[in-house]
Amino acid sequence: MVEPDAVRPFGVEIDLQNGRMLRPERTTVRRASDMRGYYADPGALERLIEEGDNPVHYEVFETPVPETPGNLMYCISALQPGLVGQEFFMTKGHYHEVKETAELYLCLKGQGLMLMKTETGDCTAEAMARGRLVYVPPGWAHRSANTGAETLVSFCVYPAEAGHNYGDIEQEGFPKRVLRVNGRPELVSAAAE
Ligand code: PAN
Ligand code: ZN
Repeated sequence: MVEPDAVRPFGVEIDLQNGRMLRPERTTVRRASDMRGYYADPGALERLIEEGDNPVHYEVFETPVPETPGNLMYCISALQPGLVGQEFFMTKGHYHEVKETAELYLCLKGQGLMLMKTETGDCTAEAMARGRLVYVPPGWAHRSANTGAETLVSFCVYPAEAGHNYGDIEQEGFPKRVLRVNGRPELVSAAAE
């Protein structure tokens, strides 16, 4: 039975044009310094931190619900454009703690790629662009990369009990990186690193 007082119906305003959640209850900000260990060129990241004034990489805007089965967590994820060396700005990426939980990303603004991988080594990418929906199946780690010139914004929704496992990706990374090659985004194998 649904607990009648668990969470009351509510509404949230989203500025679809600019991809912002108005008056979010929680905002997570990841700056360049939070991304140490993630990029292929750590020196380029340090230069960005020192000379670029440690810029914001991405923000996640939320009005959270209880992290219990039956609820849906959702957020606006806004990833800035930029390069660390030749690698496009990206999110940390994670598996969901509860492996059986999927996620939907509806892209509202910008251009990018959603990198996804399984524990058994399968790795693929889906294009992100305004109006494109990317389905992240259960068991697939996911990371977005901004390959465009404007902020990459998505609306994400997933089972509220999913939780986030960052540690595995911090250790393993992804088998592929999104690099600028001859001025264009390209998926490049990370095997040679
Ligand atoms: C998204 C991500 C968001 C930021 O809401 O949390 O894009 O990426 P990281 O969490 O990898 O830093 C999501 O996938 N939630 O489950
Ligand atoms: Zn997720």
